[in-house]
Amino acid sequence: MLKDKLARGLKVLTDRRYRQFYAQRQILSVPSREQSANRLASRLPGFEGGSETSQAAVLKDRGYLFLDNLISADQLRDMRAFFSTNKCADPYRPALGEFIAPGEAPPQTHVAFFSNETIVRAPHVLAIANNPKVLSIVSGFLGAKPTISLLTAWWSMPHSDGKAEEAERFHRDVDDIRFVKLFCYLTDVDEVSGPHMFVPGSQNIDRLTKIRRYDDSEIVDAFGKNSLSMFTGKAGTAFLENTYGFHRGVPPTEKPRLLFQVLYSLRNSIYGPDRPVARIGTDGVPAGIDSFINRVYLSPR
Ligand SMILES: O=C(O)CCC(=O)C(=O)O
Repeated sequence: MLKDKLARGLKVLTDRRYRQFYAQRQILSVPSREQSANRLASRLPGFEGGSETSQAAVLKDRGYLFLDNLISADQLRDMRAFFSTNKCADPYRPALGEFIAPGEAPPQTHVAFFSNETIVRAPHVLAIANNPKVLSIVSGFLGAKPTISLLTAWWSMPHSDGKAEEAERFHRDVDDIRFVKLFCYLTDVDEVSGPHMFVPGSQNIDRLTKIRRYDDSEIVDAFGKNSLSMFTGKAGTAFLENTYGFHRGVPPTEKPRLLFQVLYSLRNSIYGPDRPVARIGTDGVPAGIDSFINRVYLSPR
């Protein structure tokens, strides 16, 4: 515990990302977060492609927006094959080491994530994350040119204890003062294969702002019994979500779920790689990709 605190203190002293990250987490009121985000966004570069405003307004209001036909059948097939043959790991049980999921996942594993280096080699992830329509809606939402601060993919596994842990319990993400995530289901997701749940509107409501995990009953008490939405859909289903709003991944009971996710934020977050893991124009990374938006993962040519 003390060792963790010291390590965090050192990071805060030596790494600006950590100072910014923990500073914005002190701002708990929704209106204050909004004001602070507006001030920051006004100082950042704009998105040259032009920001989409009407869909961004829906995203701001409801907290989520489904995107049709973002991923083609061929892309899905390639991504699924890649994530079924490359190793991932259980972040909460590091002693289990790396394994191929879903086949070799240990029974106690709830979620198994791919490393930054693996993700960036995965087919189509950069193309999807840099889809012009997505960037245009995201920049309209953020009020500035986005930063891709985390690319991630993970398997959610039916597990032996049947309980909800970590992100399987309701929480707000507080990853930056303003951010939004793109969720892409790479497997079919129904009630028994780990659907995502969200409380539409909660991202704008100044209630339960203490940063912790919450029980379903607390969410129902605070937002009402009809406040919870469950997102099911075929492989290829994609949606943007402001995960400052309450959300959780329901633990799968029968079938695993594979998800690819992109975090777009105003600033670099502490969750991405410490330095870029590939170079624009080499290793299959397209030369035309925006070096500002992708600077966390990719160094310029
Ligand atoms: O697995 C899920 O659907 C929830 C993911 C989550 O909590 C997050 O991405 O912040």
